[in-house]
Amino acid sequence: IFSNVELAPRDPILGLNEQYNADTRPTKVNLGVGVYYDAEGRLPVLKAVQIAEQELAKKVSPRGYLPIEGIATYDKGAQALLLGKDSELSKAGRALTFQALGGTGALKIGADFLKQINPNANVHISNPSWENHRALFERAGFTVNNYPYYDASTHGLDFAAMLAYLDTLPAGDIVILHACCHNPTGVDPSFEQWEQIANTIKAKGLIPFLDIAYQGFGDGLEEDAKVVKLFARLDIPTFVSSSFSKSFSLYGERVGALTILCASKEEADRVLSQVKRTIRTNYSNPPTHGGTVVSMVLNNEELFAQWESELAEMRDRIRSMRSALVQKLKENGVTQNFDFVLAQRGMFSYSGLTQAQVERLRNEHGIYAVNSGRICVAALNPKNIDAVAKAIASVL
Ligand code: PLP
Ligand code: TYF
Repeated sequence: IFSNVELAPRDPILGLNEQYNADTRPTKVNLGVGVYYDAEGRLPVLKAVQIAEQELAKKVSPRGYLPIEGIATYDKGAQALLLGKDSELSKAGRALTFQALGGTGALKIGADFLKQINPNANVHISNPSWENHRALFERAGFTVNNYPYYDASTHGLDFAAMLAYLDTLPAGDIVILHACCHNPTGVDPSFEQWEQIANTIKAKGLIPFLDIAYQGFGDGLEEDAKVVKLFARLDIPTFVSSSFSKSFSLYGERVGALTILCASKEEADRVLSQVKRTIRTNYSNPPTHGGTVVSMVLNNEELFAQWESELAEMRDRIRSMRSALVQKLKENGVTQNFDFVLAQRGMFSYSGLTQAQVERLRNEHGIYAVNSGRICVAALNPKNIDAVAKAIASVL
């Protein structure tokens, strides 16, 4: 049965981790995978999470099956982060939220459900996008195309081409959008551009799937959800995949959510019943621990404030590393203008380094970046930044 099984290619990002782990050079730096490290280079355990877990440890908690859609307070909290606490849509029962196995799990459940109800649609992802978007929607049975997005010559958005492309799509086609902190480029549309994107999507009858894996890493929790609220306000049937992997530093707990905006309560009830079936035939119901911790933080004012301030700290630290990198490249004699790094948002910078330069960084300096030139700014710190800037200067 296995004789014809071909060797699959490694995930271009997670595969880098394996290479990095096998590297014995003590000065190695991993700027590949999108993970936030603190100034000491450690994966943080947030105080808000520690307090919630200490609370939990005080009592014995039985582990029955959760409902298929997950912990009700978790879903409510995740939905409020997207739509606001007093959302009319939520009050009207028109917004559904399902606890999911990370942002990836939310995308997968959404993709499977979409394939069931909209089998002839094509899916469109940004050029470039997170690698797994294509793989995941192809696995769900869709053809996946790219819409124009990044303009390498300006290090910015090719907005005119993006909008023109969306305008050619047939009704029902599915458009995956990064609601904030675009992965891999760090380039987001302005809010005025988002308004035009949303209006085009509505006018053409397209189905938006907003991926929000970095809420809080752009300008703040509320600010970063403005795009979701825009689609809600325009009454567009919308899918949203949220991830708390980064914002809670709970990567291994698989905490995410799928939210679906419907036209009426009656429609939402029917959708709910079908998505529950999709979940049931995938993994039945989600796990308890990570969801319980996140729910405690989202639903307790003090813990929420603690979390929000820790998130702000992460965001500010990344920003300061952007400035430091630009400054130190100059100090190392780099004459090209790297100021675009300051305008990019979230954890990543599309540095403009070529694949050959990335390979030299890896081979000669033990500095790991993605072949596309994407570097994870959230992995820079005061201890490694001098070596990184020097190495980049030397390969430019
Ligand atoms: N979507 C994007 C754009 C991402 O960068 C990530 C990163 O991991 C995910 C989804 C998946 O999130 P999770 O790790 O919670 O599955
Ligand atoms: O883009 C990143 O680095 C993160 C982590 O298959 C990641 O989103 C990368 C690849 C992958 C899953 C997660």
